[in-house]
Amino acid sequence: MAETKKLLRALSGETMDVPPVWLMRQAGRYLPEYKATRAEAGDFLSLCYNSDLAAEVTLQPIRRYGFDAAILFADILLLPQALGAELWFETGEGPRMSTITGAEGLKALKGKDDIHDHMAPVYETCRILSRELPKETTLIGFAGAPWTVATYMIAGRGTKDQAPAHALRQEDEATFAALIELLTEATIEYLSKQVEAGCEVVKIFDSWAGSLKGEAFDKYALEPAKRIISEMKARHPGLPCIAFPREAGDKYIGFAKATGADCVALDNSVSTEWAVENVQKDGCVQGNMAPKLMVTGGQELIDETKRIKEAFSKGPHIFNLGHGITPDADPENVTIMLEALRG
Ligand code: 1CP
Repeated sequence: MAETKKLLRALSGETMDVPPVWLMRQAGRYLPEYKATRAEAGDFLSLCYNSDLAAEVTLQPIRRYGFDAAILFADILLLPQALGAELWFETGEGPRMSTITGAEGLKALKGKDDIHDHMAPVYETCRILSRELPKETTLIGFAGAPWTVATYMIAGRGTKDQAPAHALRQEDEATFAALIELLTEATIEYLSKQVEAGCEVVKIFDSWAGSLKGEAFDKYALEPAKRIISEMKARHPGLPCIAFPREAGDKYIGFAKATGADCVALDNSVSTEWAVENVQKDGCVQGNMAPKLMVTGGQELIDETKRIKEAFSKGPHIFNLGHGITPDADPENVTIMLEALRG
């Protein structure tokens, strides 16, 4: 039977007049219904581990906008928590974690196969969603890339330049590499269960890939992505994989081929024309629109939507932002963007 889900068609290489569309962080604080459900759950982590409410917030943007894909509501930092790290969120400040500063901290973590009891509610969210999503909507599962997750585990929080992680990599590379190895293996187990529970695509978020340069990028961003994708495809033949090595710059070139990714997600620091020439030539691309347009709106939002659609129109493309939609975005701007895109 011919594939009817638009997102899966784009991921298999089809060029479409109107590309499929979804937004990173589409379930989030810019939506009043999200804030209400989060309040009902109590806090962000309780929301992540409440399968019914996590499924509810995943469905909210689908009901409101009819996006072509839903992304599982969870967080990249649940995996280190499942491995035994402490995790909490400081109101208004973001995530905080226990820190890994050397071999001792690494040794205290659990093994790659010990995560599933902790993650059971997340897998249940996937099962609910695969039952309840409209038949044309694709369910995307995800995990953080090992490097990005490691930056939080080492620093204990989000950092501007990922300095603590770079320091550990330079001062105790054996421990650093062993942490990346554990995260790579655990990510494969985690994503496999998401797929068994109904996710149809997986995406690997390497939000801090851009701070790895040269050989370090190849070793700690590209190699882990390649291993995760090749093992996922071996276990789940035909599974489409999206990679997001954010701010990789020139390292976007050839990333899909080298890792086996079916689609590379682009941030908004690269020009659209450059991406058409250097990245889309190898297959499907996603993203590239500046998230701030969802705040500022107006004619510029309409013009940019049409410009990006047109620029990527000669090849497979999934319309999305270059990073997550922000809490100050106007929900009405999403509707304006969708009208400009779909006509
Ligand atoms: O206050 C709130 O309600 C929490 C805000 C929030 C949300 C909505 C966080 C905290 N995480 C999430 C959900 C989330 N995170 C999703 C769900 C699906 C969707 O996109 O709708 C996904 C895919 C993520 C991924 C994620 N979490 C990334 C990678 C993508 C990116 O944005 O770069 C990262 C780096 C995180 C860590 C994290 N979790 C939350 C915050 C605020 C952060 C960033 C912390 C920082 O570095 O400052």
